[in-house]
Amino acid sequence: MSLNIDVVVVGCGAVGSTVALALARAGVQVAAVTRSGTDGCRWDMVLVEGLGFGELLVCGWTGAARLRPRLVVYAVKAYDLTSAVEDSLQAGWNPEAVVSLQNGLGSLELLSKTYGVDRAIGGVVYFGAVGVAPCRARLLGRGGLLLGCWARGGSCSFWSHQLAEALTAGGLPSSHVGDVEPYRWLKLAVNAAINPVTVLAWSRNKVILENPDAGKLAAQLAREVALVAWRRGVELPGDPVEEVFRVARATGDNCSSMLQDVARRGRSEVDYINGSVAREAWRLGLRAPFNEAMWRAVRLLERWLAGRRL
Ligand code: KPL
Repeated sequence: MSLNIDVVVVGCGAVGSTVALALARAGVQVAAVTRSGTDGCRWDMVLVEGLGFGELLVCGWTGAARLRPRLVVYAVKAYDLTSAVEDSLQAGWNPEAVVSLQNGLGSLELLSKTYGVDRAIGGVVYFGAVGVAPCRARLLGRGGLLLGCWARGGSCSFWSHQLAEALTAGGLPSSHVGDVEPYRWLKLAVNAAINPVTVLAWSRNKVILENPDAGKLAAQLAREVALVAWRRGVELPGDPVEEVFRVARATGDNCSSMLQDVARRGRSEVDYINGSVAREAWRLGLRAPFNEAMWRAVRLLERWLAGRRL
């Protein structure tokens, strides 16, 4: 028997639990799917400090075949997206729309290729959150979600609007921006600048404001992203360097997601952030030497800290 669920959030880490809880608070029939979940589905408490708590249906992939979501929100790390999509297809899901909430480039591209461009929504995450256990998180700093499409109209726009409204009603201020591409690139500039610099400085985001070396490095990284965006014909909706400093002020006490990943000796999304900027620059006949250097430096540190052979 299938369960009466409209939205499934895949991943119950910091971002996934926040989004799932906001939707539940807005009265949406939502379930979360986690790899760390037990077999089947069970009701579980989702707790997000700064947002609230609620009971949610939480399923492992073995229970996922009982769900028939109309909308799937992918809130896993960028490097786990391929297997999450494969698992969803195996579960027999055929959603009307899907959402990518990953940092960097490559994830919206993957969803568009798999489900079609008119079903793929790009989400740009502007809230800071830290996961403390599966389906338990702490919201840090302010900010919500920007949602938009590559395709005009159709299923993507309809669901992007609906989702933004429901998230806002549930306590996570969100909006539908129409064409998501300029916002995705502006956020890429922010992540490419703040994330690796906080890893190198082993400091919270405010290091960008407080340390002149960190600030200059971040500005240079953001300028390179702007150059690549410009060569791709993307007009950024704001000045990338100003945006980096604005976000650093708004999230000063956050540990960036990259620093959180590296500090827990896990894998970071640097390949999808600075790595994708460097690769996109080469593809366009440009160079992005600061992004390339950060990509390689963070990867070296990541591997060394994880105790893996260099
Ligand atoms: O998105 C972020 C991240 O940490 O990945 C920022 C905006 C830098 C906030 O910490």
